[in-house]
Amino acid sequence: MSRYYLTTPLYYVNAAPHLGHAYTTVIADCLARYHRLKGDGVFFLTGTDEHGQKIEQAAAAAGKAPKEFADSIVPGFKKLWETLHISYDHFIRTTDSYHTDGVRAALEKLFKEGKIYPKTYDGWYCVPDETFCPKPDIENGKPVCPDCHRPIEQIKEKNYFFKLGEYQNWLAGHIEKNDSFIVPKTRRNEVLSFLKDQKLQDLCISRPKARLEWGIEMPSPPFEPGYVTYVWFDALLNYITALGYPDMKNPKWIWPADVHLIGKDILRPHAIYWPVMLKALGLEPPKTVAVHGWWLVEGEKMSKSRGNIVDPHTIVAEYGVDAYRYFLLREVPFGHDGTFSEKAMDKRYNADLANDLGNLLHRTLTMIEKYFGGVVPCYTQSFVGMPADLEKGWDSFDFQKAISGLWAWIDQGNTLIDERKPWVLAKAAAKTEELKAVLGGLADMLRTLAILLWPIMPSTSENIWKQLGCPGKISREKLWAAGASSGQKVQKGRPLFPRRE
Ligand code: ME8
Repeated sequence: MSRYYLTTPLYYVNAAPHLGHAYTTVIADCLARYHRLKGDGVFFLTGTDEHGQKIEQAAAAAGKAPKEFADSIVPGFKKLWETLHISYDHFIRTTDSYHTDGVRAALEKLFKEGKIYPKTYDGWYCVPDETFCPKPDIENGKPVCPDCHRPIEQIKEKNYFFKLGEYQNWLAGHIEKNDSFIVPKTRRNEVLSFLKDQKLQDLCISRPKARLEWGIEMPSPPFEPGYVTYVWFDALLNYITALGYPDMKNPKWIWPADVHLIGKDILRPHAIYWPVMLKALGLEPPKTVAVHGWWLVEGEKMSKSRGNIVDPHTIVAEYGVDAYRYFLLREVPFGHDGTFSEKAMDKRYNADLANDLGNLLHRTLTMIEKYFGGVVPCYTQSFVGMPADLEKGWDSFDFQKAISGLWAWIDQGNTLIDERKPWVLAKAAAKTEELKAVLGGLADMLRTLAILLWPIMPSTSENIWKQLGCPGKISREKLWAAGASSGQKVQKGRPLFPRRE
């Protein structure tokens, strides 16, 4: 059995989750389900990033201690994942003691090996991004963060630095040699040109407790007392502490990760800091960092700090969870930015779900009831082939390709009905072979669709499965066999996606 280790970012707990978080997590869930269906041993990790100045400030504004504040936000994430049918295997919080112990062990090892050293940092810091900005941009005469263009603060502190710079050539070489280390290509090229154009600075990995209380305390000795570790150094390590790091004999240890799924905002920490941290720790880099684009609102990134969020609960209440999952995967090509609108959602819902998929099931079951007393007929000659290119789409993060392959197939089913006109065939004195082949073939097609759509729309798939009268649970072994549904008694239910006016 192949194993498949997949992660989402650990989301900050400074506010409730929104469409952006839902997007990454839904994609991860679809991939996890796709691999489970293939029979892979999946470990799907998500969780929350709870330390740092941003959380400390949000907690202060809410009049709570940081941990108490985090405790009040985490259930909102878990609740949303439940609503969206997210089948994660483990939820890690950076305040969990196994995580903080693992981070301290990593810090100690790197310090003892001379890969971390103390130095005074005198420069700019971006609180919203929790990043040091050695080269700020100037806008309207004021220094701003070169990434997010928000105001930054000046700080002068003695801190600990990780020797990131030493690994520049190794990292560039690794990316050059491994096409699929960063996908899509545009992001890979972005990192490669960054590594070619700029000298990689060493990474500041601590904050004095006098400035930031809310972090993982660095072990003293070997570090001077009174330091906490910097958010990224803490958070990135979750991908291995969740597996039991530093105990590599832990039965949970399945490093390297197959995929870290992230948004483009956190490309640099994942494509630069993290592989170098792993190399320094003597561990392999992850196999793939898969980077998606942003959901925008009026041209701006949707974000908690900008306060322009679309609440997933509202959309799910309106359209249903599967329509939401489908829309997120289908609407925007992986890696591109997208704009969310209810108009676009309505269009997809009515065209793809109500008309194409919903109608195909409804028409097929209605006719099986009418012409065969609800029992799927046996047939010999099949009019329905298999959809092409599915696996390629899934394996290359081209979800649109995977989905449009399925929808082309659904179109074939609807066209088959329109062209063969079962209602005309049924008028023949004896129920012809052709009528049996059309309706029996369509039942087999829908059964296969229920399996193939399951990663994206699990409840809809289970509903189709049940309406077709298929026994047992959806599984890949039952994928395609002409005649597999013959003899089943269908149980037509309500339309899957009632049309929205
Ligand atoms: O960055 N469009 O947490 P975060 C698409 N704690 N995706 C979006 C999005 C948008 N408008 N807004 C957020 C952090 N996301 C760190 C990560 S990992 C060890 C530490 C998604 O709460 C997207 O996946 O700001 C993005 O990368 C992530 O949320 C950032 O979440």
